[in-house]
Amino acid sequence: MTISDPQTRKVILGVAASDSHAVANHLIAFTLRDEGYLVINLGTCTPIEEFVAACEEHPDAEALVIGSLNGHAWDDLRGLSRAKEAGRIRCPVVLGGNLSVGSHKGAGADERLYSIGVDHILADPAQLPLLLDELRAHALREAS
Ligand code: B12
Repeated sequence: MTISDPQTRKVILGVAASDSHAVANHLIAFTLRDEGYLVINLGTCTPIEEFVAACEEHPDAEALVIGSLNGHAWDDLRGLSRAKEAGRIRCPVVLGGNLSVGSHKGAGADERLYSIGVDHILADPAQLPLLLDELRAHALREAS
C-alpha cells in the first residue's frame, strides 16, 4: 500500500455483490467522513472486480472496508484472494456485518472468510477508526 497523506486519509467502502442492504453502509460512510476520511463509497451490490478497480485507482487507500448483511459473504468474496495474489488489492481488507446465513454462527465461519483473503473481521463499525489507525501505524513502520 502507498502511504496516504495524513491530511487525506482514504478508505474504499462498499457492500458485497449480492447484497442490497444500504443502511449500515451509509452510516459507516457518514461516520468515517465525519472523522475526516475521504470515503470512496461504491455502495451496495459491488462485485469484486469493482472493488479491485477502485483499489487500483486509489493505491493510497488505507483499507478496503466491505459490509455484508444477507449471509452470503463467503460466496460474494471468493475472488478476493486471487486479486490479492495478483497484487491488484494491496491494502488490508476489513469485513463486517451479518456474515453467514442464520442466527447461529458456527465457530469456523470467520476462519473460512480469512481463508479467502479477508484480513480483519469487525462486529461493530465503532471499532473501525481504531483499526484504521493501527493499520496505518503498521504500514508506516513497514515503510520506514
Ligand atoms: C431493511 C432490511 C432489508 C431491506 C434493505 C433495504 C435497504 N435498501 O437497505 C430489504 C427489504 C431490501 C431486505 C432484503 C433482504 N433481506 Co434484509 N433486512 C433488513 C433488516 C430489517 C434491517 C437491516 C438494517 O438496515 N439495519 C440497520 C443497520 C444500521 O444495521 P445492520 O444492517 O444490522 O448492520 C449492523 C451490523 O451488522 C454492523 N455492520 C453492518 N455492515 C457492516 C460493515 C462493517 C465494515 C462493519 C465493521 C460492521 C457492519 O453494523 C451495523 C450496526 O451495528 C434486517 C433485520 C434486522 N432487524 O437487522 C434484515 C436482514 C439483514 N435481511 C435478511 C435477509 C435474509 C434478506 C433477504 C435475503 C430476504 C429475501 N428473502 O429476499 C433480502 C436480501 C436482499 C439482498 N439482495 O441483499 C436477513 C439476513 C439473515 C442472515 N444473514 O442470516 C436479516 C438479518 C433478517 C433476518 N433476521 O432474517 N432487507
